[in-house]
Amino acid sequence: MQSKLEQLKTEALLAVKAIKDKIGLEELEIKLLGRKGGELTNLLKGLKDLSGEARKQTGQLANEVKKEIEEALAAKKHELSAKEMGGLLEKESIDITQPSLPIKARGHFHPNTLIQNDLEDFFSSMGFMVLDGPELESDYYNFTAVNIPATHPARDSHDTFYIKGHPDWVMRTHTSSVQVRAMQKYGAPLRMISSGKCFRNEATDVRHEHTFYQLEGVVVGKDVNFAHMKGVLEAVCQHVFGPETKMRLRPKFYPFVEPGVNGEVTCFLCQGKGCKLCKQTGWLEVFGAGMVHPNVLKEGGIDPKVNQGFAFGFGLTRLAMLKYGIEDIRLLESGNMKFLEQF
Ligand code: FA5
Repeated sequence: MQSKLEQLKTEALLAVKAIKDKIGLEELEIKLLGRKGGELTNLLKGLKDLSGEARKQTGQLANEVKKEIEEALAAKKHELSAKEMGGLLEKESIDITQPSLPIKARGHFHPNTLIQNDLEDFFSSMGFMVLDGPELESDYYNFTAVNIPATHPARDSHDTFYIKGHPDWVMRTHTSSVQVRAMQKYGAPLRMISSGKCFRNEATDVRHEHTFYQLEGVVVGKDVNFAHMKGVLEAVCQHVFGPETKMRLRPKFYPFVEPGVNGEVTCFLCQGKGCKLCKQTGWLEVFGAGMVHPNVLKEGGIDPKVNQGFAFGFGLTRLAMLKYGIEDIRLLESGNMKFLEQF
């Protein structure tokens, strides 16, 4: 048995030496040392038939042989890994002396992103939290939670993209879907904005797209009133369109506010005199707003007898169009490089 062990060792060490890859090495390891059917394991089964001193000596030799084979396998593994790494490093080497290629085109922000970033900074400076909301939204948060129950006619004015096979999901039609999410999460007092993409299944024209951006804001607290709302919105309009800009509010119905208003600013092109852009009115519509409806506060877990608040929603895309003099909204999502390179 001792000579068989010696022979196994010699053959095993030669076999390890000849191996060229890791898979071959693993196979050899199993062939030699595998618990079931491994050559050494099989040989060792004969130990039990030996007696006394012979058993002791053979056992000792078997341990030495096993150790030597294991060491040879480990050394080979190390050698193969080092080779692999060396190959990788060689492949990935960078010639740091090579001069850089000239930059042909530098990326930049989309006009929607420019105005979104600018307003997020502005609102942050007034202590507003900047939140995110999902674009694929539940029917509940998009409609029901903001006081637009299933049978409400206001649902018809939002041409909604529904999701096949998921009757309770919609592509959000407005960022007002974030209102109740924020109230439920943060409670009162609350001062937050949330901006992003909205979707409406409507025929597109120069002022309407199926995908556009809005910026929503909600302020809730014990003494928050309509005058606060006017002050904040005026500050925003003057920030975007200049310090001379005037703002006016006119009554408008939105199910989630009471009273509700439609906000307009003096046309920056004609300074309120009347032109093509403002359809000779001197005013441009830029947002909807109002005092948060008690039903919405309740849905958000806020007691309307203790707290009240205001909410507003800017058409961010509309703001970008006005700020940068873009005449056709469809250019914004067109991927037209000639158009985009101007910003
Ligand atoms: C709303 O969506 C309300 N959620 C806004 C609001 C929030 C009111 C909070 C009160 C309190 P409205 O459907 O009017 O309202 O849309 C608001 C703005 O989004 C519009 O003034 C317009 O600028 C923009 N908008 C709406 N539909 C489109 C469209 N298809 N393409 C581009 N902009 C659009």
